[in-house]
Parts: sequence; C-alpha cells; structure tokens
Amino acid sequence: KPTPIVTSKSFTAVAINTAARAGEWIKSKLGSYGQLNLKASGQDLVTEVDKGSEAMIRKLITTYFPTHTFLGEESVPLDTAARQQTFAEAAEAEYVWVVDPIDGTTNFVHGFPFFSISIALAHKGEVIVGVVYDPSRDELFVAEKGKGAYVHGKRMQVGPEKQLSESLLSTGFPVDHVHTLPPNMRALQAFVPQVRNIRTSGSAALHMAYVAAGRLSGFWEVGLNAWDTAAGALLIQEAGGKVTDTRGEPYTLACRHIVATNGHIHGQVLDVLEEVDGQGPAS
Ligand code: 2AM
Ligand code: CA
Ligand code: CA
Ligand code: CA
Repeated sequence: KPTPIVTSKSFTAVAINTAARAGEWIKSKLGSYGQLNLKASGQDLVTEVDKGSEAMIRKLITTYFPTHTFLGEESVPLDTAARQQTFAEAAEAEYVWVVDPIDGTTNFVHGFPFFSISIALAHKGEVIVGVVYDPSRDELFVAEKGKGAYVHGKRMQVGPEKQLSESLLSTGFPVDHVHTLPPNMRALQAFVPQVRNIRTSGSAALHMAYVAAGRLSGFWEVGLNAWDTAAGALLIQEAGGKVTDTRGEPYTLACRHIVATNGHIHGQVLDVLEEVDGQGPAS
C-alpha cells in the first residue's frame, strides 16, 4: 500500500485552518473565559480557554497527522522531571507540532487585544512551517521554510533600520522567572536611551511576527519556551531577518533567551546585551 503523499503545503493548510478555528473560538470567549487559575504564582495565569484551545488544536492536528508528536504549552507537565522527559521525547521525534494555544494569556484575561495562536511544525528539529494568528485584528502570519513569509497572502519583509537610534524594539517579562528579571532590567535601562522606543505588549509570538512584518525592528526576551518562538523564528528568517540566542548562537527549539531582528541591527542588540550582562543565565 503506497504511503499517502503529504506535502509541506498540506502541513501549512492544516496549521492555518487550525489556527483560524481556534482563534475564532478564543475571540468568542473574550470576557467569559471561565475559571481563572494560577500556575505557580499570581502572575502566571491559565484559563479554561487556554486549555480548550489547546485541546481543539491537538485534536485537529492529530486527526490529520496521527504519527506526529505534539508539544503544547498546556499539556507539558509542570513537574520538572516529567517536563524534561516530554521535551526529550519531542527532540527525538521526526515531526513535532509546537503549539501555544494562547500566547498572551494575561492580555486575553484583561481584554487587551494583543494575543495570538502560535503553531509550528518542526522536522528533525528544524522548523518548516510557522503560523501566528491574531484573532483581534484577523491577521494571519504564515511562513514555509524556503518559501517566504506572508501576512494575509502578502509577502513580508523585515524593516530597513540600520541603527539602534532609528529602531523600535520590543521585549517582555516572563514573570515567574525571577532570576531573569535583573539582567533584563539592566538591558531595558541600557536600550531606552539608545533606541527610538520600546514596546512590551505581552505576546512573544506576535512581537516576532511584527519583526517579520517590519513593524518592529527587533525583539529580545529571556526565559521563553519553544512554543513562544518556533513559528515566529521561521517568520523572521523567511522575511530576511535574523534569530539567535542572546549569545549570538543560531536559533534552535532549545533556545530560551532570544534575539530576533531585521538582521541589520542584530550585532548592535547583542553588543548592548553583552555590555550590561543582560543575556540572562546560560540556559
Ligand atoms: P503566555 O501568555 O503563553 O504565557 C510575555 O512576556 C511572554 O512571556 C508571552 O509570550 C507569555 O506567554 C510568556 N510567558 C508568560 N508567563 C511565562 C512564564 N511563567 N514562563 C515563561 N514564559 C512566560
Ligand atoms: Ca502561559
Ligand atoms: Ca507563550
Ligand atoms: Ca500560552
């Protein structure tokens, strides 16, 4: 029996349809998100909508691709050992879907319309499809490895800014990582007087999509996970930008400290982080 031909195009179609359906449902739940739970701290929020969105995405994707591995924020165990095990299994798998069912939960809870669904597919550790969907603006960002990045069908290109002084940067604060806060505060203090301005809007995936679209010149954040960055990293690479860790090493799914820019200012951003020792801890 011949194996069915699955092209990257059908991977992308499933990613797009899934993100669109989850996004529509999430939007319908704005203001009525059910039980609000705290994970580890009062700053780390999760709602029934995060879990429902992930369940919906997982069901759709595993129906189409039952042999693929699924790595989603809300189904990764909180217990450290079990968590490591899940990551190790995902790293071994041939195809892994890396999913954040709502990136920007705090915004979602507060009704601040800047959150997204992030869906990426990695093949042997390399991201080959990346989709970020912003249901509030109905903006769909799509990238396929080697085929470019698009927002609603229009090709994206990173911004032209060559100097920090003409750059709009963004960052964020994953709040329960107390150890990442002091270096990031030093970084913030160093960047503010050197750049045009800084935005910190609460969805790493959407910030990265905005770098790809040329709306932001660059982004850095410490303490992220693969589901925050996988889709955004491919969007940026396919739009002509650059993504590394805060030490300048090429992006992988294991990177937690991210620098993502239009490429032109990448070295300048890394230099500032190094100067203030704002790269965050080694892992
Ligand atoms: P989330 O909304 O999916 O949790 C904001 O700075 C970014 O950090 C968002 O992408 C947010 O994703 C993520 N984030 C929030 N809390 C976090 C935590 N406790 N650990 C790691 N990342 C977190
Ligand atoms: Ca979260
Ligand atoms: Ca996230
Ligand atoms: Ca999330």
